[in-house]
Amino acid sequence: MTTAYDDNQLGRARVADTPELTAYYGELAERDAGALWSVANDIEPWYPQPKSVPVLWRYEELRPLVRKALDLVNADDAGRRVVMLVNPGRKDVSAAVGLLYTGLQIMGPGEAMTAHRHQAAALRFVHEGTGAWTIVDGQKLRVGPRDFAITPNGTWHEHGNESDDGPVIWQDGLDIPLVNALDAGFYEVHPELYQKPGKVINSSVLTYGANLLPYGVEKWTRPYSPLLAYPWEPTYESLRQLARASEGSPYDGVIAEYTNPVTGGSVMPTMGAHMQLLRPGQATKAHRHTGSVIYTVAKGRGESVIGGKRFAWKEGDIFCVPSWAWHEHSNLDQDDDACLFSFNDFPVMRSLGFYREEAYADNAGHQPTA
Ligand code: 1HN
Repeated sequence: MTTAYDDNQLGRARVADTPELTAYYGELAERDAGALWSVANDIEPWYPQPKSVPVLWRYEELRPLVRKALDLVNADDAGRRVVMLVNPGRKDVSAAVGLLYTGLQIMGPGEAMTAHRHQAAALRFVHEGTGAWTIVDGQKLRVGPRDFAITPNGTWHEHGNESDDGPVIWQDGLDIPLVNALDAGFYEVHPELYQKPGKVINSSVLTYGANLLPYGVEKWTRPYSPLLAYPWEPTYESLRQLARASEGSPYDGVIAEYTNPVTGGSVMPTMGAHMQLLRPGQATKAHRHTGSVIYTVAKGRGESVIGGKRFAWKEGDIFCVPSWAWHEHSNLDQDDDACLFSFNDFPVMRSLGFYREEAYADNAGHQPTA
């Protein structure tokens, strides 16, 4: 049995092991009980102690492996043909960071995956390919490179690739590890295996895509955004306009959240998403916050320092920032902007009152690196 003894921490548990206590701990364990003081300092850390470590996944290394899956497994057998990104500290729960899952899904020309629904919420960010479609609760959406789409929890969804000239690779993001940590997972296969989509493609984008709330909007009472897809072009254009009007954040450059147009809140109750633009040559200052973030490089090249470690990135790369880890980003291109897509668990942190943020005070706001 380990002890929680620490002689520098008055007010903290500091009981040293003795033969009597060791025997006592054994007696408690036999009755499915334990002594709080023997674990108190571990289960009540001074500040978050994530098991996740910062990781960068290089797209050029993963892409050939993702394409290999196309030949190795057929979509029907695999259900979804996905290479998941696994944080070395979170293998036990298949998380890329914290309680967030992400993976790269590949769909060959003409392929279609069957419909299902589950308690976990999902989002998609398209890496490559032109023929991607998804049907979410009967609404068919077409999505292309750098588009962002959501599959809120409980919605029926299926997807495929209707092009004949190459595979689609998109990134899935899910709150699966969170749902499982709360023992709240359910999963159902669609009774007819495929949905019958409505005739209008991208109807939520046509309805909500222009900052105008349409007649009848008050009938929308679900806890997620009725807008299901956020195309790249207007998103990028908005960030460029925002960059003309505002300095942006010292920590994130010109950053904006994808929102539920009805509430102005996050797109889903458990996961939020942002797109951010770093001006040519811009280097942000370091900050940290509770909540985990998975970034995907949408455009450009640069580097981020996360927990004192430097990670160089370029388009398609994915990296993660564990909760409470210091992080800062730089655009290494002096002539063009760089864009980072990201998703996070901030809505969970905020709604539970767990959100905290802190600026790095020393060294002009930059972390020392090894
Ligand atoms: C899922 O339903 C999809 O619908 C992708 O494409 C990845 C990972 C875990 C659990 C469900 C999809 C998933 C998933």
